[in-house]
Amino acid sequence: MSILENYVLDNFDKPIRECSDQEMYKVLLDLVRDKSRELPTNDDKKKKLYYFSAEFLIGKLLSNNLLNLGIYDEVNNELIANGKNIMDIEQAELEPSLGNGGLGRLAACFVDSITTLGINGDGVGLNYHFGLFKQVFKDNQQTQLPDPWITEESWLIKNEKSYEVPFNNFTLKSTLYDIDVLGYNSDTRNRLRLFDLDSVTSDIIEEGTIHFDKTNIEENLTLFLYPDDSDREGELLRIFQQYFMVSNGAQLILDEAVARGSNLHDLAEYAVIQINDTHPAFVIPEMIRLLTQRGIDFDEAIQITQTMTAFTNHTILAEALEKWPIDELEQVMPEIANIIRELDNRKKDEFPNNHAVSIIDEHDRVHMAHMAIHYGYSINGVAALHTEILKNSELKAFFDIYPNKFINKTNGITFRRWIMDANKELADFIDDLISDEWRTSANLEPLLDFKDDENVITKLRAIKFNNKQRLSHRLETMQDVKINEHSIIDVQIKRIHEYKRQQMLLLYIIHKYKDIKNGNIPKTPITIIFGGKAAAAYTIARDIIHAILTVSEIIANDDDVNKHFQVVMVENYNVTHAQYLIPATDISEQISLASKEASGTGNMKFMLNGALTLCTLDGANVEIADLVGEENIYIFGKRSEEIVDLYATNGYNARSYYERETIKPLVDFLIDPKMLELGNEDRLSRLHSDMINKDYFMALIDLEEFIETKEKVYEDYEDHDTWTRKTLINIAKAGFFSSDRTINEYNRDIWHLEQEIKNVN
Ligand code: 26V
Repeated sequence: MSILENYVLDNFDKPIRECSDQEMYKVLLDLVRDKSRELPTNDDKKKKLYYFSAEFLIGKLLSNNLLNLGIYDEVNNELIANGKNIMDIEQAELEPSLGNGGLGRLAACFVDSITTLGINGDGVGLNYHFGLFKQVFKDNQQTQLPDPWITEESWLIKNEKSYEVPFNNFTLKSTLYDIDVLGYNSDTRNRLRLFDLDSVTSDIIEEGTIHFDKTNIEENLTLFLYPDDSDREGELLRIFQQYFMVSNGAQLILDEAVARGSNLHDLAEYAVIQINDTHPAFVIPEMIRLLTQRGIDFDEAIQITQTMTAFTNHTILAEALEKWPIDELEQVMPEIANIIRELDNRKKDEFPNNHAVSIIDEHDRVHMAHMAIHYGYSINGVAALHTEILKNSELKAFFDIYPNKFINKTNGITFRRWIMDANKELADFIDDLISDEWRTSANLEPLLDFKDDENVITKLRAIKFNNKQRLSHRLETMQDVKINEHSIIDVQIKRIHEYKRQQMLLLYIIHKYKDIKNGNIPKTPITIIFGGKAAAAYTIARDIIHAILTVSEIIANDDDVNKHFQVVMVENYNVTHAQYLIPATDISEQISLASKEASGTGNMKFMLNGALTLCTLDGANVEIADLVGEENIYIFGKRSEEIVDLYATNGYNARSYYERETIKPLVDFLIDPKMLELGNEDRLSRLHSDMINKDYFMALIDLEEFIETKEKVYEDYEDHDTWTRKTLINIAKAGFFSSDRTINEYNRDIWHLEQEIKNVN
């Protein structure tokens, strides 16, 4: 009898074919968890990495873990033989939405790669009960609901460890939950260490909303990722969350390092901390506090902390660079506030009159990034262009004083989830062509030998079509929309933000709609798909969603157009949706205002799955373009230097673009009677006026060139063979974007840990 049959009999006393999908999910979860537990952790290794992150957007784990354990095919075949479908079974798994977007998903790819490379390293974060909100569309608008994911059948394993976190006036005792992290064919495992509080309860959430009493820290601390921080209570709660996360994490580090033999003076030989953006940066003063509490003197505590802490910057957007008022820190954790004052004083003495590098500014705000750069040993950007912008403009004052601390680490994605799991048919086909060695090396370049092979080109097209069918089926069952699987699939999926310029693609859609009304019928029908959430308090982003949904309804209702052109916005976009959308995509929209998208990682996933990129020269798009060559990518728009310059000189005037006869009718369509009939006038006129009078992220500056380039892309699609050959070249060149390569570089240049697998592409 197979182990699966055994598990099923033990649990339910019946054969596999009589079990429901829910029951099968439970059994598979138990089986995978037991198998994972058989793998040792990396505790025998002296030094350990702690990847501190407020977000880990891990996605569903069942398929991925089966794959990493090397038993996916075996289990899947047995399920099929018993009339079961693993895709249906997976529906029973709730996706933990413990992240916003790129930053959280990157952390998830990284822990996979860290384990795959045999590095001793855990992720450290919080066990949010609800993660990010669940997005529901109502009257063409986004509404936000709690998105529960923790049930009896979750991957969380309660750990015995518990720590006390001293806040002003009270102390909270944590509970630790672990999720095992498996690597691909790896013989050890690591863990996500997610801290929580037993007293937290969803009872305090107002029914049907994401609102709750923000002052009730004991009951709300780990309820939501990124609770609304538009008022002081919200800011304080964020500070409570951050300090709770890092205090627990730092205590865990000390515990484990001492257990492995550290005398604390040599702590940096036992542990290294990577701070994922500024959210965990309080770990610096907290580690200093804990070390002094354990008898190390203050200067040495600073020294130790500094030699073991490295920082990653993920954005240059001012509103995302955290600055907390020092009085708020005082209110939540006075000892930490004092340590930060001392750290700041030392730097003010060292760099007198250099205000740009102050930790505490003249408005008494603590610049988290500044603290992390001064008191860490390394700062990295996440793509080549982004790191250059940090060095030459955003963080120039720091680069001038610490040139050797700056380093680039271009992001990557795990090929396990983003091709082996998401696109099995393509992965298997690649095996047939070049053997399965790419699964560990990520070297796909041998595919280039097949670029003129007609059979290969035909097969690639067939795979793309199957993936379109799979997507179509999913959208029909989940959202009751039918898409044309013979159409061009053109996709922009990412958080809704003005700098990512979903509104520019919307203006293109309006252009295309008018064009089709005028009788210019596209040769192949076109489906443009959006997915993404807008922060609940980000009004213009919610207006953009409303405008997209309203235009999409107008098009769907128009029988002159709807056979040729369709616009869909996927509801509650998440990792699972991405796994269906990306393999089905022909055109990957990466159209941020140059200089604003630090890297992007969706761009890499699309490339790997045979979509062609339509992009500005921003973030990692620049490196994609360098790899594939300009004939295999579509580039448009102003370059980053020009944009940085325009911001510096206040040189952009949206209205002067709006006045152009090509642009005015497109923007004005937002308040066309057709729109106002279906849509909300407040939202539409606010967006209309914003685009003319503000347009802070310059959607209009690149619009004409964008329209031109899109028409060229669609035209090129008609030459199917040439198009598909380009997609093959893109796949073949995607190896560089394996997160195994990225992690190998982090380890080589920053962490210096023992590693099992040395040769990474
Ligand atoms: C965070 C927040 C949090 C509160 C609401 C407002 C707000 C706005 C922006 C952010 C951004 C945090 C940084 C971030 O997510 N950066 C992304 O990191 C990815 C991984 O490195 C990278 O690929 C994306 O380009 C970058 O935007």
